Amino acid sequence: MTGFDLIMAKDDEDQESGVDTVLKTKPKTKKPPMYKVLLLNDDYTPMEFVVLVLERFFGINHAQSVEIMLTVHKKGMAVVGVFAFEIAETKVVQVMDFARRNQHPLQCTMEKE
Ligand code: TYC
Repeated sequence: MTGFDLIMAKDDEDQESGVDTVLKTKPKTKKPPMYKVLLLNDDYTPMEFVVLVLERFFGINHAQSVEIMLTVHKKGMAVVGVFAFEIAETKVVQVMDFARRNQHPLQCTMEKE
């Protein structure tokens, strides 16, 4: 939390009551929440297909894509990127559609950071 805390010195009333007045104000603007896009492991999607997905939809270079794919393969899942809601949603739809069109069971999902 990064609200501004404004602590008022004793005013006339306070001096009579002996109680300090504390005002807390929140900034009116909030940064939008970010969403993790996750890739899940399965037993059937070819490794090279997952690497292609990472390169094509996430702009990740080949070496990094191989690393991330292997992390998913060994650990069950990995975060492949963090995006604003609509960008994350678009990536998930693109990956799921590409996997379905190629008849692979690859699963991609998102969760609030
Ligand atoms: N486990 C798959 C295999 O052995 C490879 C794979 C990696 C699948 C990552 C999905 O998100 C995934 N062919």
